[in-house]
Amino acid sequence: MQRRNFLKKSGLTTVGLLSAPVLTSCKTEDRKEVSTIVQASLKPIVIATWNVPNSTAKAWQVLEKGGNALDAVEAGVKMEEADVNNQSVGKGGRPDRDGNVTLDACIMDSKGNCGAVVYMQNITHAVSVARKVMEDTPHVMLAGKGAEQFAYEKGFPKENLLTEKSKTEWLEWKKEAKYAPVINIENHDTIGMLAIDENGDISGACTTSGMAYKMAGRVGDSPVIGSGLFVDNEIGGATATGQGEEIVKTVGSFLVVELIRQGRSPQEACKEAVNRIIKNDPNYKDIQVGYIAINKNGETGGYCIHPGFSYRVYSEKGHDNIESNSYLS
Ligand code: SD4
Repeated sequence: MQRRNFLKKSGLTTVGLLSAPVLTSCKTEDRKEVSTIVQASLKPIVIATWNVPNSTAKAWQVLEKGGNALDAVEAGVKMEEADVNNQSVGKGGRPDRDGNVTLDACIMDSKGNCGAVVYMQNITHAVSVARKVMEDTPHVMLAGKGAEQFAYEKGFPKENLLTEKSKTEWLEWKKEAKYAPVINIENHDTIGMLAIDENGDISGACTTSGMAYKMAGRVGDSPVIGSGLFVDNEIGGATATGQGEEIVKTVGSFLVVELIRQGRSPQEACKEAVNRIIKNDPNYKDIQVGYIAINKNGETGGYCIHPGFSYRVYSEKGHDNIESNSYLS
């Protein structure tokens, strides 16, 4: 009680003074009060994996007008889903080894609701179908034909997602048919996005066409809540890119958020989650994994195995592409 009065009287609304350790050491009643004060002083912010300026700018447009974080992340990642030049997401994505483009996506809101689609074909905006799963069904995940059928019922158009460019590359790949995911081949890839809106609420989304030339039916981390994405509105959020199997084995995004809960900064939490993968996987030099995270105060961080991963931050301070620190140099 005394502490609450002190905070109120002193007007200590500077977010830096109210870090995660302070929140976790309070009694529940106090915690509610403190988090209300934190929220009152928060400014909107959006972060995304890779250098995706169009996507973060789109999300920022939503936040700037007072829109909510859920609408912002959906609008943001849809830009990459529609961009045929991004061959790791949505339309134009690289196919599996049989030549089928199959999409995975999920979304999570500030109330802990979530929705996902996995192994879905012929629909560009997988993230919006995931949102419909969250909002209009009693389930959290729909797969394959069921997800596709549900999307048609919700009015999504059927589209051919395999572009000539991706088809030509796949036909070339088939000559040797060797599954060897390439590290950081582009400066954009699977997109994971986290946003805080002006109410201080956090949401996230993640969408991908998965690893190029994967086995038919393969699903990675990106649509799996806790692995490719996790949001806890009291603490923060995290999202991942890279070799999904390793991210799933360590429940990566959930791990990052739990580490933030224990008092780590987003940067330290992402680093520790990458370290877990390195400890578990003797072949870590052959793979890339990158995490980004945000805490309730709007502090951000990222970490990856190989250099070359970057993430985009958009806030009232401006629009930046940040080279992530990496385990290997
Ligand atoms: C997956 N994590 O399906 C995704 C792929 C990815 O950058 O992120 N590529 O495993």
